[in-house]
Amino acid sequence: MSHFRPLAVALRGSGLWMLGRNGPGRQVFNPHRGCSSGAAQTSPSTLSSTYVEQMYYAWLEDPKNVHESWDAYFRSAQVNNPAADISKLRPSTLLQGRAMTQTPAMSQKVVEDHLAVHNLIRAYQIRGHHVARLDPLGILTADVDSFVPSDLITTIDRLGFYGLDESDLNKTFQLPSTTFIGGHESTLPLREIIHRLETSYCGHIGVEFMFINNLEQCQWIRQKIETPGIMKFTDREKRTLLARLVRSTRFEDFLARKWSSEKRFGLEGCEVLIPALKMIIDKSSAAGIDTVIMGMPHRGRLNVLANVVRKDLDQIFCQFDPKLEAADEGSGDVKYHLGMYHERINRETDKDITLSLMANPSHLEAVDPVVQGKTKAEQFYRGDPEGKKVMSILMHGDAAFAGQGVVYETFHLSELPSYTTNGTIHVVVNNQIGFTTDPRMARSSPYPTDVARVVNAPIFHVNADDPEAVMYVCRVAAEWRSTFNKDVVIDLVCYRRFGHNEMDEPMFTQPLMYKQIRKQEHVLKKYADKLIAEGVVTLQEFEEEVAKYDKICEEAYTRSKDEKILHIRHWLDSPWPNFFTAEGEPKSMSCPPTGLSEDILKHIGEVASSAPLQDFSIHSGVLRILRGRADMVSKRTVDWALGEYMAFGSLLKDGIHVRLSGQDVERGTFSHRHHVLHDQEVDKRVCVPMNHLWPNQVPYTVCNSSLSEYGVLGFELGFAMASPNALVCWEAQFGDFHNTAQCIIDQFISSGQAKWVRNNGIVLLLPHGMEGMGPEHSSARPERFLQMSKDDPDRYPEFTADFEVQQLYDCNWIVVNCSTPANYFHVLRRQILLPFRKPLIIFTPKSLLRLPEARSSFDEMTTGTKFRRVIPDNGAASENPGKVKRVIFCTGKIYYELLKERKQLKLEDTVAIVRLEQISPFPFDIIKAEVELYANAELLWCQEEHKNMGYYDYVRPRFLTVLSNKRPIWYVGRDPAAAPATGNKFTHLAELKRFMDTAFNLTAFEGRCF
Ligand SMILES: Cc1ncc(C[n+]2csc(CCOP(=O)(O)OP(=O)(O)O)c2C)c(N)n1
Ligand SMILES: [Mg+2]
Repeated sequence: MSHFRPLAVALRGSGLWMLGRNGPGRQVFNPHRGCSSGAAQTSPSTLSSTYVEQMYYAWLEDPKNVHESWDAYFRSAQVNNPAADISKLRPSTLLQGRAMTQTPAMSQKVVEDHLAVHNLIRAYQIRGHHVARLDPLGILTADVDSFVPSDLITTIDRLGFYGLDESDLNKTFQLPSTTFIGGHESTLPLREIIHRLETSYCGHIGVEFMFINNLEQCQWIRQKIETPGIMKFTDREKRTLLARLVRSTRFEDFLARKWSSEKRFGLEGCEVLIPALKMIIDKSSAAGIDTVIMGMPHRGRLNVLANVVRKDLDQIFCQFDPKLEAADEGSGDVKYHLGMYHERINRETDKDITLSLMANPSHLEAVDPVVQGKTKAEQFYRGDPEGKKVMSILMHGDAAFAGQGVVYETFHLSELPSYTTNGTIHVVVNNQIGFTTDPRMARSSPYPTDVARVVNAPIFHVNADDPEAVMYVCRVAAEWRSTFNKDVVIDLVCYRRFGHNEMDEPMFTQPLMYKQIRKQEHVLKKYADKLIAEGVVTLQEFEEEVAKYDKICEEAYTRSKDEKILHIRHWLDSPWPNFFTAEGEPKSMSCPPTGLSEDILKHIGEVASSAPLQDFSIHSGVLRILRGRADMVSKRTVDWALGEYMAFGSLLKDGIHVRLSGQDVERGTFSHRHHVLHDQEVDKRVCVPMNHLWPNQVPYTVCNSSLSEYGVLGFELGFAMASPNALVCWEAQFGDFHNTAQCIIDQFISSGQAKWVRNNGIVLLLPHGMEGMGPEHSSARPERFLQMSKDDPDRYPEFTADFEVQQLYDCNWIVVNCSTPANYFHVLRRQILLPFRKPLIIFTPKSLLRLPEARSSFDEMTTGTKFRRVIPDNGAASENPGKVKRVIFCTGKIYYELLKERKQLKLEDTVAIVRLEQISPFPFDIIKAEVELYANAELLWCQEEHKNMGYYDYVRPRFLTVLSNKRPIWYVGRDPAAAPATGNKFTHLAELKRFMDTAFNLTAFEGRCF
């Protein structure tokens, strides 16, 4: 502490308080790390000339505009440079050469000192946060580096860094326009300047913002942080804050008392989170927001549900009753994962507000993009493109925020036109620990929040034991969002009073920290004492407030004992009004045919072949494609792209919003789609013909995404949650890239309904197929999706009249591999015409996009037609099934190889080929009919994928169930392998030939046992 003493002595009585709060633990400046935390630095010479210019032009206008020292300086420059017209000189040259050397020494010192003070102010703005008193425990620092920047005046000798000394402290300096510390004053003594800078930047708030590349935004923050006296609260505001802290604290205490041996992931040590969220919501509501969508991890979740969303307390308390029976599907696990949706009046603004907390898996941060997608969708459907009505708040843990890559992916969506939610408020519960791991082992960046710097989001670090400072930054963050519609981060630097959960012993791993935590007075007590001392409340009033809330909890607890049944349906974060019956059931168990009238098909086809804008110059290659489409329409046929066009376009007509998102989807990875046409003469002029189909259609959204799978798929999943009346499709560039988003697939898409009783109709388009392109672009890994399908391989289902739809209702997702554009068209339309929503996984083709044989006739799409789960053989074999010796079952593109081979071998009447289009749920009924039709034939499953991949492991037991294990189903395809495909084209073709030979070698399986 001793090295701080001289400054304390020198400044005693001046109000400039000391900076030695972190004691001897502070380290010396580390130049390497110093750079990493460094904001965009402007060199002193740039600063100097800018500053002199400012002063100079002000002086030219009126010498009284500047401090007298500057006046003297410019006058003397003029005197010393009589030949020059001073008004035409570049002011910065005044600092150099003749003008400078001829300046009297006195004036030069004045200028230099002013420049020094200007630099000093800037140093505090950039680096003040490094010495801010952010840690309530006072033992750690919020940034793992915790160096003391040498340009902050933490000791008196630091003045020397600027060529100043103690004697300058009482001198008055002109303040630059980039600071607001002066309030109404334009000059201040240096002593006061330092004092005000310390108050603004080195107290309980540390703000990082100088990296923002926008002067207006920087000025806005400076004004909010520096203006003297700006952080004032009225007595009423203080009382509200205290009451909210009472609720937050006593809620945790109540749970601890009643369920002392239950894990709660309590908020103790960061109780201020509740008033913080409420302040953000109050201020946002005042600015016009009426819907807030939130995502958060485990820590403090129950408290947020109880005191922010205002879920009935008895509904929360009853979750702790182990005897509670579940009334509906859902895996329980309510307490830490289920979401909630609640409409209520905001008491502060008297306006309606809807709050939803999204259900989330254990996987930290996975919910971030989902919240963003849902928020975007709400904004879209509400006609709120600027986010004036709907906003999102994301909460994070310090370790997860720094460690999880999806945080970065989500930030990168924040400013993209089709993905922006117009500013998210991020709140980090920075308890300076992740489970048992210290920050210095958990991240390489100084703060856990550095990831937010990539999008120029301001970051407010705040000591969570100073509730008023927290309220202030929340207020500023909400104002920032409503002013600039950009992301902002609040870093609540706090501590975790207990272990990771209440059963954990933190002393095993953080003994010193926890010794300090045990001594730490509760924030409620500290704040109550403060307000009592200030005379804002009396002790009696405080105690009454506590007793009042305790009583509310006790009464709810009593009521909760009456709850016998747990209704998971009461915990929906995204209800779909009127889509289901009042009991939450589908309104029917049928699906109308998905075909369309010829007129509609023709109309869509014609628009898809045109550029409906005047004077639109199209690339000749695209023109060729459009002409090709027109030709197909005239011949009543469609290829893959046109089939997709027909499905999307027809849904738009019926008021179903269609959104297609993914990397390069506008053109299509394989250059087949071209949904966005680009004018070849006018930069950025585009035409989306799909939006010119009908006068009253709903809009079509097609958007190239950032190069992310985890973030973007999560986003689209969230988008699909908002409404059942939308077809939301995410396309992977190649199907194998979906595994970068595996967490979203596993935790949400495959299991979401089972865990959270929530339907979701998202469509995954996964290009798949062995085209000899090597192991990296071949397989969308169908085996993975099929392995997670929940239909029972061994149970032969009961065939009821509504079997086809019932089976879809019972499954967790639908997996298809269509072999024709018509079937692709139907399955997309069926997705919306079904009376419920299920995720749909489609393995989409590559070479089939252009294969002439893989075109469909309008006849397969007109009124009365529908999706075909299985496409039976329709040639000679089916006409005389008794003669058929072999039936080859297959799915997807291999069908066309088989067809070609069969034709060549002239085996059309001997070998039947049956296509499985809907793989899961398995069409037991049709497969049964097919195997019975060919009662004497040998049955084969043929796939181009390796034996341990593809579909074989899924279809085999189901075939055997259909066959009552009495007939074999032989495998034909590639041998097992580790990589999904060979990298060698020759080997690829050799493999194909080998298994094709087997497929048509009618004696290949003779004598084999099964
Ligand atoms: C993706 C992921 N990896 C690991 C875990 C296991 N885990 C649960 S909590 C936790 C520590 C989280 O630390 P932090 O983000 O700081 O939140 P805190 O618990 O401190 O509030 C870990 C590693 C998880 N839930 N999710
Ligand atoms: Mg933590």
